[in-house]
Amino acid sequence: MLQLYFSPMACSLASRIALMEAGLEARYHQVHLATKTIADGGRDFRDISAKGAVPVLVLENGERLTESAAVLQYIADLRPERGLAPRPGDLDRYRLQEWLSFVGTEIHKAFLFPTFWYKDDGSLAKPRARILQTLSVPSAHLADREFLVGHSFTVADAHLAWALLLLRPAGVDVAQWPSLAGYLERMQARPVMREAIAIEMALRKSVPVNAA
Ligand SMILES: N[C@@H](CCC(=O)N[C@@H](CS)C(=O)NCC(=O)O)C(=O)O
Repeated sequence: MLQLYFSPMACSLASRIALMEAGLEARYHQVHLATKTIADGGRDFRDISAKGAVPVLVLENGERLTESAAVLQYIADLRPERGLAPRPGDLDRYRLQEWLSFVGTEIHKAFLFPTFWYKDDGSLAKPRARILQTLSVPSAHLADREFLVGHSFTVADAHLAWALLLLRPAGVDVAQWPSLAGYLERMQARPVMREAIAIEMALRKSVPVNAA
């Protein structure tokens, strides 16, 4: 069975959503990011991945895959009939990678990561100013589209929806971009998304961890 190492409401939420949207069963292992330990048993998470970061997907053959962009596409390709990623070779597949990369670098690492991990002592002024410009890109893109790529939900939507969910706790009000606010509302109305968020919010209440 597939296994996912995750931390509640961290970027690994997108991988949980992808697994659930794909209808794939998995065993989930919660990680305490601050201590780099696995909740069940207290083992060192760095023994699983030297990166010490979630998500880590353990494949059926025991190999471990890291990096959200890779993990999300791998999950999508296990169930191509679900349409969670355009087929390889299709131009839209590169559009998908374009968005996965944008969310992972420009939103996650450039803004959410420093905001949740470092005290806002003034050094976050630049990322805070820049994120407004960054978010204008998906905002304009989604002004007349329901989904990021093509005409149906893909793993890129799982990734962006996760990032948008964390904006409010990071001090950014998504309401200033009506198209993003509407998009997030639509994403959160998806039964799988609702269930995945409910599972992780319940876990998060019980364990104090850094989210991004
Ligand atoms: N480039 C990686 C970043 C993964 C990442 O930064 N995960 C965060 C949670 S959202 C984490 O585990 N941080 C712990 C750390 O970096 O020490 C990806 O896109 O998957």
